[in-house]
Amino acid sequence: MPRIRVIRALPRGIRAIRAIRALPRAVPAGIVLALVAAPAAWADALTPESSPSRNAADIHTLYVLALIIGALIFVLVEGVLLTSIIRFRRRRGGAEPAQIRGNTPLEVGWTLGAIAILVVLATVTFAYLGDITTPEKSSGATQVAALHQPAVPGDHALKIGVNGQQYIWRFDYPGPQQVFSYHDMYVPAGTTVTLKITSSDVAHSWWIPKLGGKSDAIPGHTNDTWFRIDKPGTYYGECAELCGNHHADMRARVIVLPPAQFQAWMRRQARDILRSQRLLEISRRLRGQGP
Ligand SMILES: [Cu+2]
Repeated sequence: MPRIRVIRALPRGIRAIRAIRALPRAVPAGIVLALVAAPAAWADALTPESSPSRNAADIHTLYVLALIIGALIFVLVEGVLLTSIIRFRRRRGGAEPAQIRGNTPLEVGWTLGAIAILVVLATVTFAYLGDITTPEKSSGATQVAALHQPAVPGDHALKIGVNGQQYIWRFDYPGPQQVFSYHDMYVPAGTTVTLKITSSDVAHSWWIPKLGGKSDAIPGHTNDTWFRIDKPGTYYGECAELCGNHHADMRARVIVLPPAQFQAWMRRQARDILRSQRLLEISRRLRGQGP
């Protein structure tokens, strides 16, 4: 008896064959289900990412308020529209429904209603705008004073230069050591960090979703933004402006360290940069002396 006929004769074998045949559909379906069911897939799906930094948290609040008002208006308008379409439709054999053109009280009502909504949205936005654009004070004493940063009146903010370059971000830290880093920005927890954002080639966009909105990085122009994170952690972002072939690779991380660790990182980075510069100098001299 051929082998395939033996297998078909057994219920277990039939089930196994069916399972194997279903694999090409089941595996992709399982992968899609796993991706959709992952909590990360629905985290902040409709709103900007929630943030521990005040400016980003306020942007989130404004967005949620506008979303709720917009959703209520959408439900109201679509509800009235669908109800009208169904309830006042022309029925088979029936007379033509009333043809109404213009309704002054209604038109005045929804014009005033729209103005009221705009006034509410504008008022709430302006109420939050100051907190979003004005950096708050650093919490308590920070190490920034020890790094001889120029003090903002009443506060010690850490001012970092952000420079977009195809296809990497460079960060310049203040201070006599002229510390810089690429890709990873290190900052101390509890310190207000102000960013001076620019570009040395084409237009880029600085964007760490959890640390606030996007800021354009434009050659010859400087944009400002800020954030303050009170707990150590890592925040991921990427360039948000198509800037060339490798735009997708232009990512960045903001690494928030306890102040003492940040100071240690600054010292280590300054030492490493100095060492590389010396090595470069030696290598240049050797090449100059060569044949
Ligand atoms: Cu880009």
